[in-house]
Amino acid sequence: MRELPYYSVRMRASKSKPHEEGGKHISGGEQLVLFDEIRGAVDKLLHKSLTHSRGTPDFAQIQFETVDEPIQVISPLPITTHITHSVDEGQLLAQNLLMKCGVTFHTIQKAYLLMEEHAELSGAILIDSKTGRRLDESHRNGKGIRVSRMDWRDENFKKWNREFAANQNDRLKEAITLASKVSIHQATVAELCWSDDPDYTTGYVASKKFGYQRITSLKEYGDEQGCRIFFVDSSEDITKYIDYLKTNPILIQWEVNHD
Ligand code: PML
Ligand code: MG
Repeated sequence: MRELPYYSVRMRASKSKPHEEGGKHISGGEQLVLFDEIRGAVDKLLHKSLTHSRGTPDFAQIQFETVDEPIQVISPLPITTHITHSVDEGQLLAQNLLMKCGVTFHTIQKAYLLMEEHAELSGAILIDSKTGRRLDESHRNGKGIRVSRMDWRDENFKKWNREFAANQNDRLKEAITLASKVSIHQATVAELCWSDDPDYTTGYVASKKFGYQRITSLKEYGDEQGCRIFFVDSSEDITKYIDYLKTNPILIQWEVNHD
């Protein structure tokens, strides 16, 4: 029997102007669904774009397309949550985790400089984990790489969530989905991320070695500067890596017998 095709549904929303004309990024979203689920996915993404703590958009684009490539099913990264009581404590923990993954101290310092220089990026910055050299500048006009075509079906996520997180927000699902897709690739050494939403201070360091290490205070409440940096093994083929991040379809599934 032929398997039903999946569709990638994507949303991006910005304020003042579209992203490519320098508008402020408000929100983005990704879903991977069957044909009958497209309408629901579009509604959900529209709702997400219109009710965002970064502001009300005046530009949004929602698009869908068939996915021709076979879907790869992978497990979610294991999760650990660290309750930290200050940004300094959270940031120090994140830096220690990155160094334990093999990211040099010099690279971490360069990552923080890049983050300040490119505060308005809507995609992820890729940097060499050993030297701190930026690797994605020639792609998307230096706007950062948007990881696309991944999802975690709600029923399976809810079962996982009851067991491991008891956290109702979709944000955790979306973040682990992305982090699991990114970290399973051999070129990824680690990811550092925190939200650009002013009302959300939790972020994470993700890696094959330590899983999804959630840290509750990586920035001050009210701060709109987010971060998404992939520390990369630059001996790998970076063009192929970027292509994987953008186009390889991935579904997250927590143990088959829990579905
Ligand atoms: C985002 O908002 O885009 C990133 C959120 C990262 C943390 C999610 C979590 O673990 O609660
Ligand atoms: Mg955001």
